[in-house]
Amino acid sequence: MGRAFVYVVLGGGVAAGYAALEFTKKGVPPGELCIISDEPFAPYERPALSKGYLLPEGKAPARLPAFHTCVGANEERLTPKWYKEHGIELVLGTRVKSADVKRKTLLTATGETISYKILIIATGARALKLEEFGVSGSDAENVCYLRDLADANRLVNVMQSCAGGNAVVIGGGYIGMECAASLVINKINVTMVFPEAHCMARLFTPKIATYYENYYVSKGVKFIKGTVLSSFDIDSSGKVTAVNLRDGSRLPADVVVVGIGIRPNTGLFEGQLTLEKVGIKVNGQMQTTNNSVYAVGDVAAFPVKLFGETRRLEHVDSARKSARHAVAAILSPDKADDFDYLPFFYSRVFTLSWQFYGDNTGEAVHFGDYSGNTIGAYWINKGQLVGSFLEGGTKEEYEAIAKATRLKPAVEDLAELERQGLEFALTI
Ligand code: FAD
Ligand code: NAD
Ligand code: ISD
Repeated sequence: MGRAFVYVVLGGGVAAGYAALEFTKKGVPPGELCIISDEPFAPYERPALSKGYLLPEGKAPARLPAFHTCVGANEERLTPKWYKEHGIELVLGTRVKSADVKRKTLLTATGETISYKILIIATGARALKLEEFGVSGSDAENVCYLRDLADANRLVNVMQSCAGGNAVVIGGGYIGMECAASLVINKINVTMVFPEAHCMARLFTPKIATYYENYYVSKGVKFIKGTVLSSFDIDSSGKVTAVNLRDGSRLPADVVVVGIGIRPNTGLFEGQLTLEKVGIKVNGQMQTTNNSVYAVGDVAAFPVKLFGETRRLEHVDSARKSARHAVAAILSPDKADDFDYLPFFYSRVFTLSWQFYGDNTGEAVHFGDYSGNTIGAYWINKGQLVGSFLEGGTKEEYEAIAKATRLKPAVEDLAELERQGLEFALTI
């Protein structure tokens, strides 16, 4: 049995939703596009899962259909009805188990062969498991990962069962920081454990990290840094009761949240497409080494023109824009310029909110009041401003740091830049 489409998007996450919107904006006829997802939901804004979705009952937690794509970019909300009305086939709850890029076919776990003329790979990534670091216990009923809605429901249930109890958060990255804040809001005592010297080590400088860590401490969060967990104590009902750390300490736990990074879902294409940066290598049109196959979002390693380097980004803005760019390139190959992307990351925790643009390489120059509400930093590499960070900014201020970063102005005097601070971006 089988079906044939002109365009198939494999994966039904953020990038798939934004690709669908772009296809309809460009006037693709009904019946030509199919999206296949192993999740049972139409594409949704994954960022909501560690923020609005985890709010307690009394604080109006976000629930579908409110956060289907593409509301995260202030675009239309694409509900299942929308896909139907636009003649887009949503094949949900269906895992693709193999792909043949020579034959242009995908084989689903239900035994169906779906063929395409053009394939967009939007398979995103999976959460790394503790087992991959030599620790067992991920299956315990109160150990929670957070990648999809099923994970978020599980976390909500576990949180509801242990109000006033203890959480151990493993990992000091995005999931760790955002979930720790949500756990506190749910009145759970939080200890964060991570191997680095400070939180958000991939992005933050020690000074920026200290600002956030102090804020978290003021909310009751404890930090245990420079160590990792070695094992769990698990009771006869299969629940973790404590977390044992390699430094010898033992932390009682009613819930464990694990955020120790991701791996892009490239498995179906290994040996068929060229990989780079553990993702699928694409050119400036988001086209892979097979010219009928494109890749977007977390799984794609693409050339970032601004830095003259290939990067694989794990952020929603990049997923949204790379998907739109791929569709534009597919539909108008002669008109499409190469993707010219300014990396943009953000987070919101408690009442805090930050944005980052560009690249955090070179020397960091901090500005703002690190005992107040607005802090920032610029990164200067080889005499040029390449990255900007701002906490607590206004819309205009965020736009200013984005613009300044894209311009990559020359900066000779770092002390003068520090003195000017945000003014530098506002007056550029
Ligand atoms: P995904 O959204 O992960 O979608 C991939 C889809 O493909 C999934 O539906 C998956 O089930 C499906 N799939 C995979 N393999 C198969 C297969 N073989 N068959 C069928 N279907 C398959 N970024 C930010 O910039 N800001 C944030 O605040 C932010 N918050 C986040 C919060 C959470 C909890 C998470 C997990 C991520 C967050 N991110 C955030 C990152 C952002 O959500 C991702 O960068 C984005 O979702 C990537 O989009 P994608 O479409 O590439 O992958
Ligand atoms: P991450 O890469 O942000 O952080 C991983 C963390 O794992 C590191 O900071 C480190 O502290 C920790 N770690 C690494 N090895 C470890 C070990 N052996 N034991 C214990 N800890 C270890 O990844 P994440 O926090 O898991 O987030 C997953 C994905 O979700 C990322 O792609 C991230 O970009 C995305 N996400 C993004 C946002 C956002 O942009 N606001 C929010 C949530 C999730
Ligand atoms: O970008 C985002 C984000 O941070 C969310 O929480 O998209 C979602 C939506 O705003 C949810 O409505």
